[in-house]
Amino acid sequence: MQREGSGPGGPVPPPGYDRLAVGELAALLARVFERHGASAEVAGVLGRNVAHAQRDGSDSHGLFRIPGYLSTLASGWVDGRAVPVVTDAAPAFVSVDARNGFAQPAHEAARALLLDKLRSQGVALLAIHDSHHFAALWPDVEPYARLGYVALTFVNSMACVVPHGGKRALFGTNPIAFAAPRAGGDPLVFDLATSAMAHGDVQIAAREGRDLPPEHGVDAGGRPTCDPRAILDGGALLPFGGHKGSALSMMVELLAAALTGGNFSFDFSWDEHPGAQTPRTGQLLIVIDPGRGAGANFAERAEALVRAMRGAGQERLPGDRRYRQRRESESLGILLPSSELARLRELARRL
Ligand code: NDP
Ligand code: PYC
Repeated sequence: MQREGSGPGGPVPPPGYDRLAVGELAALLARVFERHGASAEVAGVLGRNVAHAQRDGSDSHGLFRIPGYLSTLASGWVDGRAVPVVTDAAPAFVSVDARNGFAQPAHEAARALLLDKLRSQGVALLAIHDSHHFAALWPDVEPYARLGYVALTFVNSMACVVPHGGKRALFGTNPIAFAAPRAGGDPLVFDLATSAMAHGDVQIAAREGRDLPPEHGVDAGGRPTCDPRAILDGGALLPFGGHKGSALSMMVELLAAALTGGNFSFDFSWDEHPGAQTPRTGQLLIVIDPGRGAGANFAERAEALVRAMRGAGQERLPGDRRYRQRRESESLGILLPSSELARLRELARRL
């Protein structure tokens, strides 16, 4: 662990590191995306998304993802200039065709209509299809909880997970994120892959030469392995929690793909786009106003639940690590290796 020294202007980053304000990193990343084929609007949304992930210590979906985003843009697999088409599908249902663009700008384009529906109906669904989601999911739900709503989202990805009892990869790593307001603190948020591990974390383990715990994956011959390279090289991940995670992953395929009109995780092929890494699938978001039924005191009940969980001995809540990292990044700046910052500045210059 690198240690910071102190200087007249506050803490000094350790040698070989710099600190950048969140807004500065978001603006730098937006320039990188724009230089590599995204429209200014898409670049702004992705720049903020990646900067926020880095701020919160979402290591597998922060700066780590930049090479994958750029190689995908270069491959022509995703349209970085896509303009999403928003359809008012039903009183509580918004449908968005992302037109082979990223999911976050599609969500952004539909947000105002979704909030209108939520205010009038008490519940609203956003179904995005033909979209690429290459990010953490918590940024898609946490803002709604900050407005007092409960939000749930589901995204399917690329076939790299063997269904329980199966022989070949079929499901994606299919994450689910949930956010709910609570009276006495930051919203309760969890955000998790339904695979034993996110694919990004397998890549990080492979890069660092670390073995994985048992029962996370199989090699190309279907044999259990702890070697992340064997999983990446023709092998596959397993669902978390055996048949239970597998059932949740199946649900994500149905909600994020069948219900939205998007691809299943096994429906698309990157073969004709070398360098492509972003799954072309779908996303479902459900937002609920808890005050419409008998849940007017939802945030207080959530706080009571948190007290009970702490009373039962659970000290660390989902989201705690991220919020702690966020507070540090916001007060000191995001800590980055200087070499990485130089690389980003170079990418932002290059046409
Ligand atoms: P983790 O297993 O790291 O964490 C899952 C959740 O559990 C988080 O909310 C985390 O909170 C919480 N948590 C972790 N440890 C504890 C603990 N000891 N006690 C209580 N809560 C805990 O996440 P995953 O590896 O499954 O996923 C990582 C990221 O990858 C996610 O952001 C996910 O959205 C993303 N992803 C994206 C995909 C896509 O298609 N776009 C596909 C798959 C994954 P905290 O955040 O505070 O650590
Ligand atoms: O980490 O599993 C993953 C992932 C898939 C798509 C984006 N992230």
